[in-house]
Amino acid sequence: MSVRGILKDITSLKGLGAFKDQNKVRLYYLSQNNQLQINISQSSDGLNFPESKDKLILYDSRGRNVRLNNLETIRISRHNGEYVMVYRVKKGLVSSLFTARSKESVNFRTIGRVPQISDTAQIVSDFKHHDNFVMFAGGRDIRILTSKDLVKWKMQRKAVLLSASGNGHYEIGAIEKIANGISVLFFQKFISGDGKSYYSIHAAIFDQNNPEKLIFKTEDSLWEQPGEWSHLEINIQPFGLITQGSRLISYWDLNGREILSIVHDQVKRVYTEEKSLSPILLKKIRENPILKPIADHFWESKATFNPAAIYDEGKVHIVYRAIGDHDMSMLGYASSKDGINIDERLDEPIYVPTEPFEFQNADTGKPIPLSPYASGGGGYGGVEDPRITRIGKKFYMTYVAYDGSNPPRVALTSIKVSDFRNKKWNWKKPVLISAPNVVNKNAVIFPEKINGKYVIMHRVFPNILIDFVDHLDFDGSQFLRGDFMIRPRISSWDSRKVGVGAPPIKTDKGWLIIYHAVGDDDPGRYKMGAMLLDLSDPTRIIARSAKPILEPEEYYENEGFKYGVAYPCGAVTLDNTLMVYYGGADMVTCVATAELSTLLNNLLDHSEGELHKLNIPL
Ligand code: BMA
Repeated sequence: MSVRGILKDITSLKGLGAFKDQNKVRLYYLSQNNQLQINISQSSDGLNFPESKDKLILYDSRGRNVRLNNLETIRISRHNGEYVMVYRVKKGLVSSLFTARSKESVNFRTIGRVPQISDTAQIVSDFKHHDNFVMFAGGRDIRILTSKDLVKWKMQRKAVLLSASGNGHYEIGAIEKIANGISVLFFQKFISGDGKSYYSIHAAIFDQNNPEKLIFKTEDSLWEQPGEWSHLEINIQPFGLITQGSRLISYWDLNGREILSIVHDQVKRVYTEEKSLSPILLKKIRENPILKPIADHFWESKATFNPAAIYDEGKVHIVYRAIGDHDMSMLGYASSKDGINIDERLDEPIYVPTEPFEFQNADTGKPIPLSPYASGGGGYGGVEDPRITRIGKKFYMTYVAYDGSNPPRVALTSIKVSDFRNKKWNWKKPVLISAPNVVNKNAVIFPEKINGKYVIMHRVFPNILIDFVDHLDFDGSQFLRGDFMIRPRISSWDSRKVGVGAPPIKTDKGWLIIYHAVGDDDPGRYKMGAMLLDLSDPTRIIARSAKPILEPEEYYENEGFKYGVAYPCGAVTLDNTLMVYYGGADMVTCVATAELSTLLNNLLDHSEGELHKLNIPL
C-alpha cells in the first residue's frame, strides 16, 4: 500500500477521538490557533468534514477550564439524550481518567475520576447492566468498570480480554450495542524490538446479559498496519474508530500535525457475521508433481521445476527450468489441455544458455564452484525461473541469467506467438535488463500497457520493485531502476522477503499477483500469497493475504533439492479456476488451484484499507 493523501503540515493538530452520533460523525481534535482548543468537526460520511467546526469546552468539577495541553484522548457516549465523556490526561508519566457530562455535547463538566485505570476507556451508550453503567478500558488487557451514577467507578477484578502477547497494548476504538451483544472494536499496539509501534484492529463481542463474558473475538486482525509504514519517518498513531455501513473508518494522527483516515472496506461484515475468516487456500492437486526429472535426459536428469505457464489455443504451455548432468539450468517444454495431465513433453530443451552472462563452461573438469548465488542446484549457472507474458503477437520471457559466479540478473527475450505454436524456437537474442552487480530476480511483465507504459515488477532483496517503461526494446545499456516498492510486512508471515511469482492476471477486482515470501518466524520456507493491485495504478495495493495461501507441506515440497520450497512462476485461469504452477523443493513441477472469484472475495475481505485525506476546515 502506498502512503499518500497526507495533509500538509499545519500548526499543531492532535486527534483526540471520534464519535458517531445518529448519522453524524464527529471528530475531536486539539488545535492551536491563538490558544489551544478542542475542535469538533462534523461529517455525514466520516470522510468529508465540510461543516464549520465547533469548540468543545471542558470544565473541571469546580467549573474551571481543564488544562488542555495534558489532554490525551476523548471517548463519548450517549445516555437518554445526554452525553458522557471519558477523557484521559497525562501529567508527566502519569495518566488519569475522568468522566464528564453534557446536555448538548458542547459544554462538558467533569463529574468523576476513574480509579486504577489510566488507559483510554469508553462507556457503552444507552446500556445498563443490573442498573449499572458499563465502561470498557484498554491497557495491557481489556477490563470492565461499572458505576451506578457515572461518578464512582468500580473495576471488575478479572480482565475480560487478556493481552495476546507480553508487549501488546489495547486501545479502545469504538463500542456499540448491537443486536446480540456489545461490540468492542479496538486497536492493538505492538512494540517491536526496534521500538517502533505496529497497530492492528480487532473486534470482540461481549454478552449483553453478562458484559464480562466474551462471546466472540476475531481470530485474525480485521486490519493490520502495512509493513511499509515501518519505513516512514513519521509518528503515526490512531485516535478514533467508527463503523459506517459495511466499513470501518479509523482516524490517525501524524506527528501531532496532520490527521488522516483509513477506510477499511468490508470488515464490518466479517465481524457482524460472527465468524473469523478462514483464509482461502490454494488446493494442491492430487496428481502432483506433474513433472519430474527424467534420468535418461542429460539436460533434465536432476530437476524440472519453477515453471512458467501460459494458456494459448486450448492448452496450458509449461516452460520449466531443468537441471541435468551438467548442473546448468535450461528450459524444457510440456503442455496440457486440462492444465494437469501432461499431453506432450519435448525430449530436447527449448531454450539454452547462449550468452556469456548465462553460461559457465562446465567442461573444464573443475568441480562445481561454490558460488553464493547458485540456486536450485544450478551451480554452473544458466537460464533460471522463467516467466512468460503475451503482449500482442509475441510471448515475452523474463528469466534469471546466471553465469555461475557473478550476481544473477534479469534477462529478457521474446518469441513470435506463431513460432512458439509451431515449436520453432526462434527466440530473440536475450538482453540483460537489470543493473550489474545487483542480485535481481523474479521479473514479470504486465500483459498490457498501463497509462501508456509497460510495467515490470522485479525483485532486489527484500522488496518487489515496480518500473514503468516506454518500450520493451532493451539494448543492454539501460536497466530497470525500481521506481516503486512493495515491501515485506514486519510481524507478518511475509516479513523477510517477497517476490512476484506469476505475471499479473487482470481481473475485474484488480491485478491479481501471486507472490512468494519468506517470513522471519519461519525462515527458509517459501510460501505463497496473493495481492490485488489497482488496475490503473498498480503501485497501489488494494488487498494482500493476511495468511499464506499455500505452504510447502507435502513430500514433493520438502524432499527434493531443497526443503520447504513452493516457488510459483506461472498461473493461468481456466474459466473460473485459477491454476498456479510452482516448483516443489527445487526439484519438481506442481499445480495448485482455487476458484478465482472466491479467492478474490477472500482477498478483499482482508483489505488493508485506503488512506484518505480528511477535509477538515482549519
Ligand atoms: C530463489 C530462486 C529460486 C529457488 C528459490 C528456493 O532465490 O533462486 O530459483 O527456487 O530461491 O531455493
